[in-house]
Amino acid sequence: GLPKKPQPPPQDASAAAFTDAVIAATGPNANPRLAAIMPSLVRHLHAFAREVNLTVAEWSAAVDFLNECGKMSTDRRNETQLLCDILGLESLVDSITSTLLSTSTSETPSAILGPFYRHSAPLLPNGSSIIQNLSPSIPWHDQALADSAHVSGRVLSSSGKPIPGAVVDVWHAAPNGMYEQQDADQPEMNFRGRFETDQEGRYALYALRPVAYPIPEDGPAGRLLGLLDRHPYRPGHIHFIVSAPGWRALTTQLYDARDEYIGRDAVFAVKEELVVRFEPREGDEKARWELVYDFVLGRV
Ligand code: MBD
Ligand code: FE
Repeated sequence: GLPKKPQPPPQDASAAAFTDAVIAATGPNANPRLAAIMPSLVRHLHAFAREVNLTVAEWSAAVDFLNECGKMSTDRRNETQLLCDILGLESLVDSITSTLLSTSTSETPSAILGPFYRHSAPLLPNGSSIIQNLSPSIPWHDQALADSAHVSGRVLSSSGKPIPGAVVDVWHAAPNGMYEQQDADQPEMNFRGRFETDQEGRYALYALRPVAYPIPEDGPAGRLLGLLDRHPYRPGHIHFIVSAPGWRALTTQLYDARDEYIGRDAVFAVKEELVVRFEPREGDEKARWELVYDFVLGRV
């Protein structure tokens, strides 16, 4: 007769014993946090491999994939982080962390940092613009000026008291979907700035009403999106880190309510409280749109 078809690996006591043996290999002087969490990681990894009957060829492709992510990453492009983002992992750990640390439900929700933050954006006076002198030869030059927005508000405590001297660090992508460091056509630190709140906790700046854009697709993360038949778009968003001494720094993003991708962010970072409406701004030739948003910080 025909040879018997090989059976999937056992899900029984011997499988559990194998997983337990790997966990039991941890020594008495292991790092305490690792000793606490690695049993769960090993159990989930083993259960996953058994559940899907993972083959050596598939596991090996996954190793190559992760190596490729690492090789591609630089201080300007973090492909492994992007992989985590499209799997919802950065958003998930962000939610877990803010649930652990937040002390009041009135605090502004956090959102993920994303791979394009840069330290030391220019410190600018309130009321100035993060749109730098753009060459008129840039194809999206006119669109940028047509979609300029005045963004202002206050930084508050959860009881509604203004926080003076807070720093609002803000950044967003250009209308061509590229952050300044990805794009040779943009001036250094374009669409980035830091603003300090006044005595009433107020900040104000000119920026753009941001547009939806695809996350970088030219690497392994983009290839995975393609293999999963997923789109690469994030809804238009502005990033913020709001910080002040004695307060827990808030990393967050605001999203345009009218964006077609608002309900299907490629990195699963949209939260209802962070969805905003840009309103028409009257009598200001520097901005067509108006956004007013107050950030509420929690105590450290
Ligand atoms: C982005 O611009 C971004 O903000 C996040 C979170 C992930 C990928 C690209
Ligand atoms: Fe972003």
